[in-house]
Amino acid sequence: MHELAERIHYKDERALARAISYVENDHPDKLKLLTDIHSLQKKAHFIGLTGSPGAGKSSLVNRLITHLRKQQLTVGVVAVDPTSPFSGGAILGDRVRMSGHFTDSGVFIRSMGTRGSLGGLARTTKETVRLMDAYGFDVILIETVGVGQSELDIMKIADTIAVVLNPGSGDVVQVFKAGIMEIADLFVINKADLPGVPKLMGELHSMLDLVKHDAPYRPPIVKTISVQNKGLDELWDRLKEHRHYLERSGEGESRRLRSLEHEVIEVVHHELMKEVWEQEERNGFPWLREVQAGEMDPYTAAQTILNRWRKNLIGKEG
Ligand SMILES: Nc1nc2c(ncn2[C@@H]2O[C@H](COP(=O)(O)OP(=O)(O)OP(=O)(O)O)[C@@H](O)[C@H]2O)c(=O)[nH]1
Ligand SMILES: [Mg+2]
Repeated sequence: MHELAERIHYKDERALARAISYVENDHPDKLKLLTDIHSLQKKAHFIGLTGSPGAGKSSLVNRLITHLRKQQLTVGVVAVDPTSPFSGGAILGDRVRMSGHFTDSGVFIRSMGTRGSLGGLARTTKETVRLMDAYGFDVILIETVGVGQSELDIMKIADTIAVVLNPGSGDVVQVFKAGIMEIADLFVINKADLPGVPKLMGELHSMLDLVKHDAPYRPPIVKTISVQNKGLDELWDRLKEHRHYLERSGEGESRRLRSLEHEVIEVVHHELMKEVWEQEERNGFPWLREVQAGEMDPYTAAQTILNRWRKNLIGKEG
């Protein structure tokens, strides 16, 4: 077993931090490490929180941590901010907001920005979640900013996806457009101290009537005021209920299997791409100048690259 995997197994926090850096930097040992920790997976409750910038996700995460710690539950947090210029560092605001938890050994917080993830942000995030699970946190919270395709992709690893909305924000239209409605397991109306709650509630219900009218599970709507610590009990109860539903219905198991299936493809995709790219780098990207000068079409360039890669492969085998 990889030395880091063993140390993670014995709850060595520094080993976990080191392993996450391996994942971010696409370290040569990465796949070996992930292979070894796979059998250590403990099936924490993976909870994703997504929503528009400033919706209050970090404030909610912060309050949830406190709530969970009171029940002796341990918590891992991955905050994903593609715009963060800090590689592997915390987003300044989150650092301040969650700082009360930094000295607590039952809490582990990690922020991910694009710069610190050579394996692609979605991949890096999922691998980090896997590492945290192997370490053995009870709950793993994944915060992603925004409601686009890459957030949806990251969220595929979550058991429960909570979408955070605000009254008076026009969020609902965006949610509908982005296909979030289909994947949301729970809606949080945060900033419920602001005007417009009944309107948002009404819009959400109409949309749920439309999209989920014959679905086996109807996502609940929870109101919170995270800055006043209100609604957190109910939020946690609903999150737990969803997990029970997943277990009861068998949906949880099939989601996990789908997620693993997806990961197989992602890893192959990434590793292949890396090989091809390294080959092109060694060759000095010979097609680039011609494509830029309009002398070669992109399809011919792509085929040239693939043919070269295939030829190399045969060369290696023979
Ligand atoms: N009035 C009110 N303000 C809130 C509430 N929750 C959060 N806020 C404020 O909203 C702002 C954004 O909160 P964050 O928790 O940083 O939101 P976020 O969704 O994590 O933001 P990003 O990570 O930047 O997308 C902060 O100024 C919070 O104080 C709430 O329930 N009511
Ligand atoms: Mg945040």
